Amino acid sequence: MAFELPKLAYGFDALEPHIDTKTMETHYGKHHAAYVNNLNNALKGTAFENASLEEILAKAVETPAVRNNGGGHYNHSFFWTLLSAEPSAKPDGKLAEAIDATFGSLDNFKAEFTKLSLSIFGSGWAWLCVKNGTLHLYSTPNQDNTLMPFHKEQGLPILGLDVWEHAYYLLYQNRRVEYVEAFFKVLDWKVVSSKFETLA
Ligand code: MN3
Repeated sequence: MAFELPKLAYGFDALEPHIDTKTMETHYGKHHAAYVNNLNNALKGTAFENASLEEILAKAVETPAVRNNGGGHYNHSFFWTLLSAEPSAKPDGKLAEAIDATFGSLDNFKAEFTKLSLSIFGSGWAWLCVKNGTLHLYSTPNQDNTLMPFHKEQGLPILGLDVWEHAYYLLYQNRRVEYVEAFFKVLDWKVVSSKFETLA
């Protein structure tokens, strides 16, 4: 069964003015769509044609086209679910406690996550991961993620930010820091908190 572009829970203009309509149209409709198509083509005729995306990322990433496009499909599908036009502004429950315990405060977490996002050279992702119930920051190059064997010891992501230029260049040009600030305005902590509940 071929992979498909997941439906977005909001319109392309829903995240304005923080993430603009044109960027959403291009990012979802062109970039993410290309990862899906290229992944399906790379899997055609292989033993992984009917495998789950998780299984593919765990076992089939020696093939660069599978690694790049499978990672791209997973990462973007994950990323869209974190964003909302009416986001919860703070984590709750266990995640709120874990962020305070690990980073001191939500503001400190945001500062450290921003620093990590700005430190990524070229294209990649900044992540908040959970391993054995504890939180830590991590980054990956290109479309890698922690489901892949190269990064598996980092646990699983509950929050991730795409810092490829295609994610922000139309609106923010080279000002990645403004894009990270904008991300926090549309990040739905309710979603992140519930991802943490399932892993912690
Ligand atoms: Mn992207």
